[in-house]
Amino acid sequence: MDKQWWKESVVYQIYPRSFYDSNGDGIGDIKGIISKLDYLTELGINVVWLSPVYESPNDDNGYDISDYKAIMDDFGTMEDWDQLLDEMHKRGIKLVMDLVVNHTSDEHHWFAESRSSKDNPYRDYYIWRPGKGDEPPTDWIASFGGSAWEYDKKTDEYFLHMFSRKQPDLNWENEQVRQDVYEMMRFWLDKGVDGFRMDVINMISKKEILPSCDAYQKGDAEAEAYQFNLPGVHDYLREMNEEVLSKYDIMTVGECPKVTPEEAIKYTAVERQELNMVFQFEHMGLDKHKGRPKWELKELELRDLKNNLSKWQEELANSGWNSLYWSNHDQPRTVSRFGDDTHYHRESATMLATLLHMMKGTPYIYQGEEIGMTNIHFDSIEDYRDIETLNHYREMVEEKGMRPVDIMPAIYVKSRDNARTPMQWSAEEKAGFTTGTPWIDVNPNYQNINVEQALEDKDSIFHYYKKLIQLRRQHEVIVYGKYQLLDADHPSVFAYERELNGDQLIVICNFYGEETTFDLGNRKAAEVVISNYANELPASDEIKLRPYEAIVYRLD
Ligand code: ISL
Ligand code: CA
Repeated sequence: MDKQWWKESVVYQIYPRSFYDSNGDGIGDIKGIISKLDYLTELGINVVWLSPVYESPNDDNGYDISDYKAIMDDFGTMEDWDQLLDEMHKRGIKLVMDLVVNHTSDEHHWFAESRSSKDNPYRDYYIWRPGKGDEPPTDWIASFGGSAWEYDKKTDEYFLHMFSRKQPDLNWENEQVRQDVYEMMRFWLDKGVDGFRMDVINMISKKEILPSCDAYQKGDAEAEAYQFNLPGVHDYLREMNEEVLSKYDIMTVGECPKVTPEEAIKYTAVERQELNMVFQFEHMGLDKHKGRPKWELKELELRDLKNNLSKWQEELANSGWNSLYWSNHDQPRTVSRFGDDTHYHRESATMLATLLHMMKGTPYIYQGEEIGMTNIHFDSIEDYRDIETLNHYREMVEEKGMRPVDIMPAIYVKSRDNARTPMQWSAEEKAGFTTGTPWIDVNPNYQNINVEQALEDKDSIFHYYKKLIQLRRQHEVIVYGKYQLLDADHPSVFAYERELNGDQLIVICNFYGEETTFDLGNRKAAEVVISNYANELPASDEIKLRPYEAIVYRLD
């Protein structure tokens, strides 16, 4: 058993713009985070992943960086950041920074140089190609809509951007780019950060694809083969590990859309010396049609979720390591997505938490998840802020002539802004997030769902999360135990066993709002470890489960 601190950790993600505003300008900031650290201590997490706080024109809320070594004015100063790290370390909390190096902002000085002339020393920091007549070099589509190539008049060439046109992709083939990135990483590591979450890190290699990529059309299964997990990514990561990562005691998690378990092992197997773990997205794609845009909705089938999460548990059982998450700043709120935020808010939020936190891997909690924050429903598109949502709306309404009423339902379900409304601290105006006007409106349900109330109510979702986190500390089997799915065909229960050196747990989750039963077989429950209902030891093998009931037993 290869023990590591990052395997035993629980990570909390902070999206700074929406966490806590200390000066009333409506934007969350670093001082705001500092003032809420005791709250995180109370919850019990021991690592924070901080979404980007670097200088940025905010075309994509900080995921477009114009200076990697400066703090965004909206968020504060480098002194604030130094103090944040200090205050976190004093409390035994580690800090993982976001590393966004697939692209920069077009306002980064590298890009300003690069676009200025074909023989500028920075030209080759980005990916420039001549057009095909009046057409872009290839028909690639960017993640946020439109062509992935932007024409630049100055030098009469196109540059590649897999995300917005203000996020030009870096050219990792260029040794100088890599060295500059490594140097920047050392800058933060030498300041004392405890790791990196690496944005779309499996997209950094383009060398195998650029020469001929005409085949690519939006939605093509083939397209993915051109853009993700190319062999070059592994070369670069091994180099980065050798030159930087291996020199520090840190944790690394690579954000890897489209990754399969087979690929994930390549990134995370110890002997390959690349990353500690990756974020996979397969379970985030189960409520859409395969190969189709996320906006085309589909109900989640429990069978698919069981198959998928179990596949990851099994395939990474002996090599690599899983990260466990239901939500982040790009995903809808999990209680709205997979639970029932109307009739069984507390029950379904705690059931989902149990299901995830009892699995093998490192759990990630996204801010607000621990109080059961829900999706947002703004009547007007004017109230949305996310570039992906706004571009999608524009494309559908302005270019394709669709009616807003036909577009909004999918936005309500899938918009990234669902996760980005301000953290709900109290029942005070603006949810206690700001004394000013928030950059995005608060969810009107803050009077019922907020931290202050959650702290007071000992049966709250918050206190349940707290207990789950403590249990992980107390029971090694939760961290390192073997996983086995039970009763794969049960239509409404997701159940599994964990085992380590004879210690055995059984996790039983009713995934729906109707009562059901589950057969324990010959298993003998010895103790209720945690449950979201009042529970005693079962009187018979067949146990009755109430709506969204979750129980974990220690077995004899
Ligand atoms: O958000 C998504 C779907 O709605 C994802 O496809 C997302 O674009 C993808 O996971 C990459 O995300 C990361 O890089 C983006 C940034 O916008 C996201 O916020 C970030 O998490 C570009 O930097
Ligand atoms: Ca502020």
